[in-house]
Amino acid sequence: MPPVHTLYAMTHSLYSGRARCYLIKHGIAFRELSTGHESFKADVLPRAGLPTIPTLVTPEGEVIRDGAAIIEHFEATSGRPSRPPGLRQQMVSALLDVIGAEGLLRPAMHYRWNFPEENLSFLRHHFFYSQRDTPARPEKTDAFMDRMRHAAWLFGVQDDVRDLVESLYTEFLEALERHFEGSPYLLGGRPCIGDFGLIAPLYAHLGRDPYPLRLMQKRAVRVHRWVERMNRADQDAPEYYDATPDFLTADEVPDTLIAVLRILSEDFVPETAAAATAINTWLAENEPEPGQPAERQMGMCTFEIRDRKVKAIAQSYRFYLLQRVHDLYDGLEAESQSAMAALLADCKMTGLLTSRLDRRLGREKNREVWLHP
Ligand SMILES: N[C@@H](CCC(=O)N[C@@H](CS)C(=O)NCC(=O)O)C(=O)O
Repeated sequence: MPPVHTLYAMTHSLYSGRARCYLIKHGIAFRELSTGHESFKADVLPRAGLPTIPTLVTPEGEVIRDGAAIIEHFEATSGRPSRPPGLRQQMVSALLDVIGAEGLLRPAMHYRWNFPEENLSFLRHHFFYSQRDTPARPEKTDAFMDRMRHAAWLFGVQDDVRDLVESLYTEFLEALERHFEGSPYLLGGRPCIGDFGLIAPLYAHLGRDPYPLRLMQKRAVRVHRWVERMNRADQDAPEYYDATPDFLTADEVPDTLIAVLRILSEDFVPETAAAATAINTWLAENEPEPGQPAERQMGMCTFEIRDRKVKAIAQSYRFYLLQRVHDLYDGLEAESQSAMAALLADCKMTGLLTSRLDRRLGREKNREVWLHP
């Protein structure tokens, strides 16, 4: 028997899908336990830093909180099987990772919470069984669901922009559908880090809750197949008769994927700029000590998408992941850097290069922390 990891997660949790798919795809033996399990509170929480999922406990007893950190734990010790060899592909993979984790919260939350007729009993089942069996279970379930409904509003799904959230999502879905005509994963025959980022919103919410699942099955069969594929250990690509087990050759980033990124940029770029301004203002006012844990949510910011005003909470985690994009770009020689700038311009993502925080974020004791100025 190989050593078994324990993944604290929930089937209907967005971020859990990212780590779970990674474990499945890399043949890492694990069992999944709910946070309602006694061991989570007693053994894991004191070492996890925050009560979030996914949190992994290794066979040696190490506790790793956070999906990106769980993936990095395995990537760093196994020759980085999910990092494409070419720099262009690495950039696109890192971009799709941060956009998957932070840039699709509005459609994920909208399609989960604003279609109660189709979704509510399904959701209630999942939220109920993620609570421990105590007399307070029904009230706790209601309170948790109310908190998540409010999170939809915090992430920017205000009533007057629902139509905008839907147009952006359906355009994205259709562009991704066209992309998957060419290959089973984002960059060829195997999943990259970006696939794991993108599965976060596209599995638990958009590819599984009843209303958005039906939408995806009707409008984007290939995207739905990718969601299934990401949850299987094999390549699961019988419909691609010429699929290789590798990333696309010659560092190719297909035009169809650039088209996907252009749509995502319309939302991700202005929100990132506004969130950077909000967090930088907070940093100037508060001057956190090096090593101080970064608050996850750091004040509301306002930005425009297609001439509509959207208000959303600025989240530090977006910038923790975006540092990977910046580090990749900053580390290039001048010539490669201008080629990369051209790729980013093609994706309409140039604005991300200047949306930076005035302090770097690091990780200590399972928390994102502010580093030295
Ligand atoms: N940065 C973390 C975020 C994890 C996260 O926020 N998970 C949600 C569930 S999808 C959670 O645990 N929420 C409970 C809470 O915030 O108290 C990651 O990527 O793993």
